[in-house]
Amino acid sequence: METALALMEQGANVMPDTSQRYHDTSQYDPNCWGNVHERTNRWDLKLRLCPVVEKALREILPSVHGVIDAILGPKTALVELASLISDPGAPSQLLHADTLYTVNAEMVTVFVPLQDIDEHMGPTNMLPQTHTSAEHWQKVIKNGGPEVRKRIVSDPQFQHEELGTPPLMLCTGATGTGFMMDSRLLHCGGVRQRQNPRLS
Ligand SMILES: O=C(O)CCC(=O)C(=O)O
Repeated sequence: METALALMEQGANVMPDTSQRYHDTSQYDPNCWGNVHERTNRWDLKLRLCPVVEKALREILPSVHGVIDAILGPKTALVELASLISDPGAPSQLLHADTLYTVNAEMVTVFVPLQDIDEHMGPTNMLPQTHTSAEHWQKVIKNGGPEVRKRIVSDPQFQHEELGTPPLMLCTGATGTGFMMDSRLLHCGGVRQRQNPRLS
């Protein structure tokens, strides 16, 4: 928690000035900003491995490496290190998976809230167990248009009928807690309502 707060406080060193959050995506410097679904008021800031970021990683690793080993095996690599920011007015993303469906897991994502996140702050929505079968991916990503993807998130009955998986999980939580997900899992960033930005 202290390191998460330090990361926020040292934002000036870690993050470029907010005036650099370009609305014109052609101005995005790919060395600084990563790809993110639904870019309106939503940002994927690449993090440098500066001391406070390294400290955060060293604190997180003991809690997650057992699960990562169990899912991916002992030989793994860090493929992305970024801060997701959703500013007020960011709409919901469409339900998606971060990688194509594969029989075995290929990537695990760890989200760590850098401030307390409640349901009004556009928490990540995750659909438990949807990484376990290609059928879910086929129905939602391959064959489901935007309307189907939106309805699955907003209508629990429809979600149950379509997928038969447990209810949507909102990743709300206290600063410094974490959420892990298999990259095949169906998920999306939610609608950002309150005034201050959300960072994780
Ligand atoms: O911002 C979030 O909560 C999730 C972002 C995400 O899922 C993505 O961009 O792939």
